[in-house]
Amino acid sequence: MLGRLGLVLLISGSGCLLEIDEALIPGRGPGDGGVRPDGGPDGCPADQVPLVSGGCIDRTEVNNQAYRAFVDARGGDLSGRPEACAFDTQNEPSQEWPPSQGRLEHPVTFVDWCDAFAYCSYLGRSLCAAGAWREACGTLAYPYGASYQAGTCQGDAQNPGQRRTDPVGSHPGCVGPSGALDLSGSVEEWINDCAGDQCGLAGGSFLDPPASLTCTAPRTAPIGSSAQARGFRCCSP
Ligand SMILES: [Ca+2]
Ligand SMILES: [Ca+2]
Repeated sequence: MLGRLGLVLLISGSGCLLEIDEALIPGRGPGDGGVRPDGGPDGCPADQVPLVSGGCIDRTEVNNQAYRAFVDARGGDLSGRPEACAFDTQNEPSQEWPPSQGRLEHPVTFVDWCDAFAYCSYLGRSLCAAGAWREACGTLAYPYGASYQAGTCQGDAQNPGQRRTDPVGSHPGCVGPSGALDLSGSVEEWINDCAGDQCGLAGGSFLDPPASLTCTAPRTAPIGSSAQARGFRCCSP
């Protein structure tokens, strides 16, 4: 009986049992990538994957091509940003912009937190909250498992050949239970979690050692800072 019902979770404190149809859990379907085995609509746009708790998350980090479309459409229009972003004067990344043709598929970098927030808002999405991002990454230390595996994701400080970005989503083994890619490594990702002028970052980057490439390694940076190995992805709603 229990096997047919799939997972049964005890909700702490309430004494309630919550039944979850395992077939609806991203990452549990045949073949996977978060696609429901019945092939039915998961309610997410094609470039996103569903979260069990509801909502969707971008399958990959935002790349230069997508970000350039935003910059081209918005120009210098900075309206709609939170008050904490009043300091910011441009949508464009602070360096390596515009991107070369060969880097269009690479993650956008040198964006400050306000740029990331504005891009997601422009698409009708939101910069991922810490909870959604971590859910996508899963409950193990790394999105792909409990132990670090060199070369599975883009980033290994011991391997100089990996101290760079690749096109987003080009490491299929670097996947979390949600089906989202590159949560560990590639670029560290801004999340919608700020305290004062410090905002959260998740997943570490290609410049980091294994201990900083986990789903939960804590890190913050100033809201207006930008860096060579820092990008973001969006969530819905
Ligand atoms: Ca900016
Ligand atoms: Ca990443």
